[in-house]
Amino acid sequence: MRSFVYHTPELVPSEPMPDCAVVIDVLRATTTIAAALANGAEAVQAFADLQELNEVSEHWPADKRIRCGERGGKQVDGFDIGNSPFDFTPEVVGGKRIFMSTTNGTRSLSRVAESPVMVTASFSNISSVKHFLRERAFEKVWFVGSGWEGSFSLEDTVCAGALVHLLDSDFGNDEAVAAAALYRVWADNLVGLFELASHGKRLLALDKRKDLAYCAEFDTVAALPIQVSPGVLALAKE
Ligand code: 3SL
Repeated sequence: MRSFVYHTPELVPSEPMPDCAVVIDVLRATTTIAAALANGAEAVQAFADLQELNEVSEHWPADKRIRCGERGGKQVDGFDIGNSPFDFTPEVVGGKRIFMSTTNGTRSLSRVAESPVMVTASFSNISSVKHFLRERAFEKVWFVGSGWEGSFSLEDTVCAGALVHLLDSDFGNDEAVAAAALYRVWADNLVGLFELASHGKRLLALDKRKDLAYCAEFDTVAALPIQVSPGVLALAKE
């Protein structure tokens, strides 16, 4: 397997899609998607655009949908829920479709939605992702971080690096070498790294220290979100 790391969706090259794309938004969209599906959500449908989300979700039964909207770390007015994994409890999301739009994570999902296989990763489901990639033995995998509005983010690249390192895969680009090195330096202190990260600081200013700690924990759920139709993620079957 050859691993390519792209820090942001903007850095993804315009060339044919790889065998598998792994989308990462550790703080917090892909951590939250894993929590939502592990807690019984029927599926998560991602939208880059809030208006499109509102239009599409209108056609879904009201008692079977949750609208999740985040901008700048805060819940969007008029939406049911923000983007904290703690809000996605079995009572709230069980059996429901989550219509989700976040600042960066859902834009990364759109960028590689045409990949033949697309999954999402975070530290909270890292072993599920690792086992899937190992079992399927893809030739070429892209790890796509979400960053923040076009810039690099430490938390996504360190998670991409963790997967590159744990899979012991071949490096496809320089970014993969750098990401694995970043992980090796910070593996034992991810919360410390998140506290240095610009989006970590933004979330701390919003009093979300608990979210940072949760997002830094390995394997809180056994869940592999996989794209089942364009923009729709569900739990991969065992
Ligand atoms: O940028 C995103 O997509 C979000 O995950 C940001 S937040 O952590 O919900 O603020």
